[in-house]
Amino acid sequence: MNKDFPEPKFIDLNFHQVEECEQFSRAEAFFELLNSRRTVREYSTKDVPFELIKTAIQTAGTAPSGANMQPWRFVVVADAEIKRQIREAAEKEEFESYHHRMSEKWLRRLAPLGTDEHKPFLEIAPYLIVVFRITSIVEEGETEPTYYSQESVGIAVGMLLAALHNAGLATLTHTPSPMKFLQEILGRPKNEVPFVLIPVGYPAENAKIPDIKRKPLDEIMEVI
Ligand code: IYR
Repeated sequence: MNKDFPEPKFIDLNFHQVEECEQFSRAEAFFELLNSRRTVREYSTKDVPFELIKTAIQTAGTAPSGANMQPWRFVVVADAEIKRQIREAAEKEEFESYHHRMSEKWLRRLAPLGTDEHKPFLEIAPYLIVVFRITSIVEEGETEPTYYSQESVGIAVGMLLAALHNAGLATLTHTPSPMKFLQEILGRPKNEVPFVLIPVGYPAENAKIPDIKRKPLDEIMEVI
């Protein structure tokens, strides 16, 4: 090993052994909780305590990441004017996508979701969390890539969605495409690439969701 490398330092793992019957009940309860999550596109303007957003982002920040580089930035938008700008830019791109860019096959796939280029939730939801993927860092004047940043940020976003749902909030994983306008509107540097935009809030009264189903376990699991 190169002598210039930092020495690894180890500390004791704090692992709490859980009784087996408790393991089963926790596993089942967690499945029930996450199975009750649905993507929501109709929001109420009802205010959300900022503390809940903060804690959920802290939770997302516990995700594992390549070389522990934690290549994520969560930008929280509550300002009405910035939300308006984001909606305007997103709807412009989405109009192009729905009318010129997406294939017939793709549009057919999306049809059951009932989505179109109109994105009122970008102004109605009290918070938008815009997740950026950090692609490189500069250390001592040298640029270094982050590692497995797609996987790392994907895991963190999964944990964020679970945390927000656990806190009694509704979310939407929205990916306007292309998303470059978010970098510009939010003034992020070039090494921060938009990953996903998550409106957060309470569902509108009588919010509707598409009648779609999750694959059963035997379709998603293979035991060898
Ligand atoms: N970004 C568009 C289209 C869209 C694409 C996929 I893949 C979805 O799962 C849902 C929508 C939009 O947000 O409407």
